[in-house]
Amino acid sequence: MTQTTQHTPVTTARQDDPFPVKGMDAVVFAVGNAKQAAHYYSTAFGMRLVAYSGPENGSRETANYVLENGSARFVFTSVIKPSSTWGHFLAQHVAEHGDGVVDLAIEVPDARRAYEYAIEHGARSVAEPYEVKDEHGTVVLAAIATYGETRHTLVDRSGYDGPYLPGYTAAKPLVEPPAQRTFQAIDHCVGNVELGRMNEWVEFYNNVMGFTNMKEFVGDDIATEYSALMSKVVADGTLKVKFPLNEPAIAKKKSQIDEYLEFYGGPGVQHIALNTNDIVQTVRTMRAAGVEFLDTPDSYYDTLGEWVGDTRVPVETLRELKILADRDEDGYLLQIFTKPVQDRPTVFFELIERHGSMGFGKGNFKALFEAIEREQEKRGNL
Ligand code: TYF
Ligand code: FE
Repeated sequence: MTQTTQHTPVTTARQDDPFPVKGMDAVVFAVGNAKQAAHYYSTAFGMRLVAYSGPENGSRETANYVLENGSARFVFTSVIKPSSTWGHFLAQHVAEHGDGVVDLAIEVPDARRAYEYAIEHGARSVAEPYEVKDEHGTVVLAAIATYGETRHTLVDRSGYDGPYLPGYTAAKPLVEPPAQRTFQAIDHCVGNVELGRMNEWVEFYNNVMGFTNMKEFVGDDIATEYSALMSKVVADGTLKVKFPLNEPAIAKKKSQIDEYLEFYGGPGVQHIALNTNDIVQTVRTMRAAGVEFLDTPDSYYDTLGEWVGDTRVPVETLRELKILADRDEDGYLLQIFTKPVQDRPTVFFELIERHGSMGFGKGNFKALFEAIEREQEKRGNL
């Protein structure tokens, strides 16, 4: 595995951080039917509807469902009848990309300063800083462009105590949430970019957000051997916001990243990883609710115990549920990947239970990429 130590980010905020972040604010999905998406993420992912905006409360153009699980927040937006630039953008986004992520919103202590820093360091503006207010207070927002048609909205909600943003009203869960929380935070958000452009986007995050490179990445050698992709990870200094970036590699087989780019119609968000404290319970709950996960061959588990050592979960349980495990110098992690969650072979999710390790499961890349390729083959895209 190609690995160089570039910079080990510290886990406490630096005083001089040029672009301080509080964490992910929300992942905003543009979908064909937000009402049904809200139902799926409630019943299948165990999330809770907390806020809504739509025709009933003054939003005549779009319907917006805000779901949470711990600090993880997803917003599902669909167009009812486009009238503004935003409505037309959303309609075109769904037509071109299918259901997908339009915004990886980042919570910051000062949206104006964050925006100015980003623009001064080469970001393209999507929205200049503006304020929205209601009886719960004021939120300051600004937005910059990233890969494809994706944006980063910069959100300062320190002066706000409403359920999401002005314009939204509190909503009750659609169904009784599972007895045990399925996940509680967003661990990382991965982008797929075009061949040869990964380093440009790594530099974008280095320059525009002062993010540094984490040591784990998929390099040339691995790419041609079996992964058919290259990957690097950028993160803020506190590791609360982590953005791996993938590009396709020319290998023996058609890259899973090329399949994504073809069916998404360009660069975009590939997967969202979610932190869980009990991956076994979560996978049982989500499987029972009909979520499909990638398969892992039994041979993986035949040798797992020899190199991964002791984990909280016995190998036989990992085998039963097809959960992957990896260990590095800092500890271990357990992870599993869903199949794509829409008809297009594009966006999927990862569940990750970390015990010390801040890696991304590099010991699993071979098993994982082979599992993805088996799915590609079923779709006739290999
Ligand atoms: O986020 C990561 O880096 C891991 C591994 O197409 C990974 O989840 C990398 C690329 C990919 C799927 C998973
Ligand atoms: Fe991941």
